[in-house]
Amino acid sequence: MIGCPGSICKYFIYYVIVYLLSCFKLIRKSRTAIAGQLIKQIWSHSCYLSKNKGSCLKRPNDLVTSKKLLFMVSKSIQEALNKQVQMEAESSQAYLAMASWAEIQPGLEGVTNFFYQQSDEERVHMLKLLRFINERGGFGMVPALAQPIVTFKSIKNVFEEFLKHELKVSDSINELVHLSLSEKDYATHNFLQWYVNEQMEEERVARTLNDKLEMVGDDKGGLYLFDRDIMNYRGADGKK
Ligand code: OFO
Repeated sequence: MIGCPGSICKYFIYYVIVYLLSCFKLIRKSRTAIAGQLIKQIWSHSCYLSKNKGSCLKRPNDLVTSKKLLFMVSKSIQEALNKQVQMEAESSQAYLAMASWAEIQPGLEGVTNFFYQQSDEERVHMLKLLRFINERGGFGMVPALAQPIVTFKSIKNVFEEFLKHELKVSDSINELVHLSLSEKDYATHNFLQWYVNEQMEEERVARTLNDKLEMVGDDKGGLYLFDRDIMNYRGADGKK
């Protein structure tokens, strides 16, 4: 047996023991971490598969390693975007009610089609928001909706409500843009630019149509022409 001077031998044995102990500690630590991660993953999946998705509103971004969740919207942005989802859905309902009212009035086919298409368009705006929220690691919630105004005093009254509603939506979009800037959420800010442009266009159309109705007054011939021409305010594909 090779001899080993007393002090060197002692140190050697000491280092071997320390080394073995730290290896053992490390193994235990990583096993615990892996198990913890697994439990968290299972929790988050079962939460999303459960019926009560509301309880999953707070996505456990610190727990889930999916790449998609690395850039999450903040809680306040998510809430504001979900409010806007509700507003777009309510817009769709409001214009659907206008279309239905116009449809049972004599001779308003143009106005009827205009509002049916407007209603469809608002639904698309809602979907766009909903999917953006999900894409950004949030949870787009489908909202409960209040019943819109369903009867109107006159065709003029319908278009006044149309403009009023669009102005309210524009205010809401502006608030959202402001919030995204104050939170330095430039992705949401960029996304919202589409809505800013859309609102400018919708306000323009609503104002023009109100002005035209003001000009027409009680003239039946004028109303006939208004109804015939209203679809010119939309492109061939039904978009404005
Ligand atoms: Fe959604 O575009 Fe106006 O309201």
